[in-house]
Amino acid sequence: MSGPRPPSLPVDGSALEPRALDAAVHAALTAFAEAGDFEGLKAARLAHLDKGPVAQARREIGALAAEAKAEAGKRVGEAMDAVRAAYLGRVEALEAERDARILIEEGVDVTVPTGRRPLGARHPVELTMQRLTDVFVAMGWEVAEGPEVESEWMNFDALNIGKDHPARQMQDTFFVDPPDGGLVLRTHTSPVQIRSMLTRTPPIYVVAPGKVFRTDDLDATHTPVFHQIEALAIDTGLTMAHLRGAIDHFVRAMFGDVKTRVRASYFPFTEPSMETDFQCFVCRGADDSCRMCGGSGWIELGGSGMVNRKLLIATGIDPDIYSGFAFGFGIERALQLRNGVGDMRDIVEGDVRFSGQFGMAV
Ligand code: FA5
Repeated sequence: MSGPRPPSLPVDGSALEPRALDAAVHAALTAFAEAGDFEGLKAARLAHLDKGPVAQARREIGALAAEAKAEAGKRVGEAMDAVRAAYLGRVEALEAERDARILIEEGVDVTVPTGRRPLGARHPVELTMQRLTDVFVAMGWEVAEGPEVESEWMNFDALNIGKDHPARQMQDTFFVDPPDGGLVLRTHTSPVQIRSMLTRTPPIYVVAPGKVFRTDDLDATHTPVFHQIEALAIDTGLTMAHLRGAIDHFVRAMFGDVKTRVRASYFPFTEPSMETDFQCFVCRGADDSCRMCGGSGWIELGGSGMVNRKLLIATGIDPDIYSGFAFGFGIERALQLRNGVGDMRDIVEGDVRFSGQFGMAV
């Protein structure tokens, strides 16, 4: 049973005529094809699919005589199928157009340079220095500093380095203009020993990390600007055993559980003086052809010794009550040995690809 007919659509049977139906289908197909967007297509659908002549024709079938219904139904059905298919085809086409447009409009060119910069990180030398300083701070030692442009007196004289000592020559030391003005770029961190003894009363336990300068050429094991860490302890009853203990502690913090040894040496500001070696952390003495230690099993770390009595006297500390020890090691050398860095130039050149390997701590 068909429902009530809308009053606006009188049934006169004309919509069912084959020509009228063909024209209606044609009009619908044209309207869909011409619809340029979804809104236009919606209006065309209302006019040609939901309402319109084909829908009208379907409604008119009910008014036909029973024998004519089948054929008219078939014709209207085919017309409706054609209109619906055209509509769906156009929906699909518009959707494809829209998706293609979105892909272009909202596409991201990943090659466009951005304003973002990679996060910086502290240099491995800085990190190492910090780590080592922390080892001493954890033992209650104080951090001391001195100027990089230092008086010649602090850098040499006060440390008992004679006027004609080779280290004072132009070929070893950067003199600040004018050359006889008494200022140098400090060649080691040892002047901080003097500064600490002049400004503190014993017991003194200071660690002084910092930058130093020598006229060395840049090569695989030398750089004209490098870093040292200086340790100075002044107290009653300090002996070489305490010095050995402090060095062992330092070495363990830097290299792990390796053995150290000391050799007699000479520094004007320590007496006796020693050179400290540590057991090669690569071969531990077991490889005659080890590239790290040259097969000796030992690697030189730096100088040390008991503070020369002359320094104590010059800084107003009674050498009959107090004794002290000091040591000064090169950070780059230690880092080079610890991390197997074959060429010191890699450490100083500042390439972030090198630094990044040590972690991006900030
Ligand atoms: C000194 O500088 C003494 N002030 C150390 C010292 C302190 C002795 C306290 C006694 C008591 P030396 O010149 O050997 O010593 O240098 C110490 C370390 O600095 C060396 O072992 C080496 O590791 C490092 N070093 C020296 N020259 C360079 C350089 N051109 N480049 C990189 N590291 C260097």
